[in-house]
Amino acid sequence: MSHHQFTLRQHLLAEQARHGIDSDLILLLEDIATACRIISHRIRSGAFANVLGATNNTNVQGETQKQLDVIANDEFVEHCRNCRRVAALVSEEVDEVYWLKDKAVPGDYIVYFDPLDGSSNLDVNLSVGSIFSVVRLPEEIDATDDRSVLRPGNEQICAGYSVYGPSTALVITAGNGVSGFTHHNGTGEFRLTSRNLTIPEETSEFAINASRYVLWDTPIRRYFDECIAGKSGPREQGFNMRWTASMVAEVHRILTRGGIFMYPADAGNRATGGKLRLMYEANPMALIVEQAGGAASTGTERIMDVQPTSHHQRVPVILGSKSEVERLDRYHDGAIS
Ligand code: AHM
Ligand code: MG
Repeated sequence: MSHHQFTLRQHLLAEQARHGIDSDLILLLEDIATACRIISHRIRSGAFANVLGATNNTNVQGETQKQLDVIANDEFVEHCRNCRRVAALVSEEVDEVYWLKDKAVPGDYIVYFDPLDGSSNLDVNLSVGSIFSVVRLPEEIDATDDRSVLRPGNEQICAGYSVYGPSTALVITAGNGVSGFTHHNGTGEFRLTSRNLTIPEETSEFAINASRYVLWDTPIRRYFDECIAGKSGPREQGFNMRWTASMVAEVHRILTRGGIFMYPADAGNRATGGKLRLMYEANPMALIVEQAGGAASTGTERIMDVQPTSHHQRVPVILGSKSEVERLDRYHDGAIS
């Protein structure tokens, strides 16, 4: 097998030899990869297995759950509980923290996940994904108190996502760069297809839901206006725009060819803090993007330094190529350029 086709396990063992990552983390990542493989299979057979469409339930966010949201959540829960180190799970689809231990000791993990992100894309056959984040507890915590899981992103030791697109990809970081794997249909393995994914510092592609223009604050409007003004505008540069309504697909594109993604707080979502959730959407993507040389900001603060106050907390998200994220930080600062 060529170097480029390391399996996930071979890659993680090589990382362990180089950087000393925990054996339990390797087992956990393999279990998460299994959950992603099963979710991918369930999505791909969706129309035949009668799993497309909504349930009668709403989740804690007040959103109607799709059948596949529930299936994906169950797969994550089932596979994450194999790892003896996991003390608690926090899922987008579950209101409460799911405690697996009565007493969590130093070295135990908390796993945060969005089992199926972008699920509004399911019924129209566009890319969706799963996102996850792992925090290692530095101290013993009270497993009767849900506030114990409110850890900032800078405590993450690992993060990743799987994107269910034309192929199924798995992207992970354990704090030593970002690696990309592609699901190989014949063997069922995830094989290493991209080492050291790196986001170019400069870009001319941006992603934002522009239908919210009238709701945006001045810094976002200014940035957008300057981009669409193109070569004859103040930046004297042409830009391309994308919006897939699936954050995983947007981040995957940015890791592949650069770009910036924005879901800012605006007049329509400010009361809830923004759209995207801090602990299982923004933080894992922020770690991946920073590890790939990019930046991730709320506009006023590094995402990974935000101290969570509730486990389904939302946050403004601006991430991708460093020079553009920094430009938006300056616009939020009130600085001229
Ligand atoms: P979800 O977790 O309910 O799927 O919501 C998150 C998704 C992101 O993937 C995407 O960036 C965003 O919501 C799209 O929102 P909008 O429909 O407002 O464009
Ligand atoms: Mg989501």
